[in-house]
Amino acid sequence: MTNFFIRTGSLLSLAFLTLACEQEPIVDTIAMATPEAIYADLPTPGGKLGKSADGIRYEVVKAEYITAGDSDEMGNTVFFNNRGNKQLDYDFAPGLSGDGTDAISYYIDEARPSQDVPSELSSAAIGRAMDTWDEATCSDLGMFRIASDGRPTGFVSNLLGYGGSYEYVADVVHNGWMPASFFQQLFGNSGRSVLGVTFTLVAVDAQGDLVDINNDRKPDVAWREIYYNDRFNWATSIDIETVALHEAGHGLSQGHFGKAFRKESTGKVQFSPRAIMNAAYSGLQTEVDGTDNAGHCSIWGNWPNK
Ligand SMILES: [Ca+2]
Ligand SMILES: [Ca+2]
Ligand SMILES: [Zn+2]
Repeated sequence: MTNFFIRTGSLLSLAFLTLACEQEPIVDTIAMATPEAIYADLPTPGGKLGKSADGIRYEVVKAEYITAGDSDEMGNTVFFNNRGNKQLDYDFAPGLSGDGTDAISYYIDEARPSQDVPSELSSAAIGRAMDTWDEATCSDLGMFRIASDGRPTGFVSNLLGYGGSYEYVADVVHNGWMPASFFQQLFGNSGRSVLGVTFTLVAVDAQGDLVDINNDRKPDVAWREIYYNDRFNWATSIDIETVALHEAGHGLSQGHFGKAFRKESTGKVQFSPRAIMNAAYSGLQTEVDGTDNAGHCSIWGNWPNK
């Protein structure tokens, strides 16, 4: 066994030396700066919209977006309706879910399919991505899908005039594919590079305070909304399952990580470590391990006890 590894090691080093000699001795990768989080404003629903009888209303507090890995735009986080300049962590709290259970529900809006892919295929890809997180052995999410029934979905899309609903639908909602204009309205020119985005919505009580029923100093997530940019070709250039797995990671409270580098020769972005939760797309990734799994387990390992 030991011998095997030594021999493989030497062969690999030899191969590497040979390669290194044949190639030009240039440093091909350039570290890319991690952008500062952005503060921005969103319109708020007018009148009594989005407010229930007990004075609870919902508010969009955060967007996390991933970019295509072929531009200088790196994925980023946007905080809305700035509350004292704090970059808060938001997380689900047991006993609060609109679906009445601590199991994690999700919904796929099939009324907004990609122009490139029929909804049967995109829903199957999203379903596989959700299953992948559900199958993490450290957590017990009990994930279940609420069947698509054509209802309008999307708090954020509704705010921006694309139709939708201010009502709770599921803990994590895949709201579908939106035109490029939606992303440019939200993120300006950067919106052109945005493949997908996840919004965090929280409950605000009658006094205007963010609800934290489990007192963990993390405002409680009411639900999350995920949108995909139909400016890209989801049949040929972007893998739906990979991006859905990334967005669902945000849906389950994970943030971005990994240091980005640009490979000069190809212009492509690479990450260290390469992970589902990298801030830019770098090709097919459909399995959760390493840092992605560690991040997931730190958040969900004890659920529904928090
Ligand atoms: Ca639930
Ligand atoms: Ca909390
Ligand atoms: Zn992201």
